[in-house]
Amino acid sequence: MDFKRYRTETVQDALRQARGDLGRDAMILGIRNVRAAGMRGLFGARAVEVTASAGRTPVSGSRQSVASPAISASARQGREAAELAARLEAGGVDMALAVELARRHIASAPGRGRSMEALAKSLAEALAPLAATDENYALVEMFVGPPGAGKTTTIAKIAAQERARGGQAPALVSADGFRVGAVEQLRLYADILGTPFTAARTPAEVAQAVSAQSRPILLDTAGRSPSDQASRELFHTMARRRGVRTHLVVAASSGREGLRLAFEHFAEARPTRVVITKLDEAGSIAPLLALLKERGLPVSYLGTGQRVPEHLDVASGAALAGWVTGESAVATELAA
Ligand SMILES: Nc1nc2c(ncn2[C@@H]2O[C@H](COP(=O)(O)OP(=O)(O)O)[C@@H](O)[C@H]2O)c(=O)[nH]1
Ligand SMILES: [Mg+2]
Repeated sequence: MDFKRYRTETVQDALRQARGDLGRDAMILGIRNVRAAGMRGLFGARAVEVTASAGRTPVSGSRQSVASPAISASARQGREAAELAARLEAGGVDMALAVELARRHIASAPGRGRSMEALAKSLAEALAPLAATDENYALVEMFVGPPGAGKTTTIAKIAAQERARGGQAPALVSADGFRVGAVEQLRLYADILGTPFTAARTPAEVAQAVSAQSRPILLDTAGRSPSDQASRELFHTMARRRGVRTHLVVAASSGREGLRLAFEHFAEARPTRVVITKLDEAGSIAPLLALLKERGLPVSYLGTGQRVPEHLDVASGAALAGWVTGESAVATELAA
């Protein structure tokens, strides 16, 4: 049997080329991630390699297929994996990750490649390592991130959900000291929830508020540039303290580049968790997955709308998977 290999930047391109060359019945025998050719490969760029054959070649009038049963089985898996990878890629997942997820899924559930349920399940397993598994609050849960990302709203949602579960809401501290409106917003939530609130203007005042408080604290930070002096001082002070868990809050709608910039701009705060907000606007978390995986910071919460407290989910493999397959986006639309 004649094999042909196609190296391209996307799975879709490879499938298109294979079918163009070998016809619509081209048998996809395998798919894998490889290093891109030439200089780009040396700099770490990846490509996809699809192995295909023309499949059923009539042998001088005989109707016998050249594919042995073993090859047919692997061809079927190869085709399923390639098609699923192409679908994931079309949904915004980076090529290398799409191939990895697709291969994993087809290997674990051969023949069920088209079942949405089976896909959701294996995606949930594959994405579980990207979700944080914190069971308790740290002494201080600090939230940093670009202005408007949803820090204050996320804090209000967490506190209100805790309250709704019958627990004691964490204390709220705002270090957003220069924006009166921002402080008042959080103070209002604290009043509604009946939980202590402190507005701290300096890192020393934040430290004081932390020392004085016996409850876990949700610490809101300024929506200003992370490079300004007050933010840097606060980040340094908090990064040195024990019992501080820092969440980088980023809107899904700001995309892969927005997430990358946020990692860069808020590196000094040494985040150890990521909160992805505005999934309802973005509709998908797919474009962010590869970068989240690369950085290795687990996702703690998912913001799915403006409403406090209901539009916040604790991140899990299943929750992440829902925002890849689009099921959560549909559910959110229906609930709206
Ligand atoms: N659609 C949507 N809007 C959100 C979400 N989280 C926050 N917002 C909105 O984004 C805006 C900025 O939120 P805010 O919490 O003040 O951002 P901060 O500057 O980071 O504190 C507000 O209008 C929020 O209602 C979310 O998950 N989905
Ligand atoms: Mg705010």
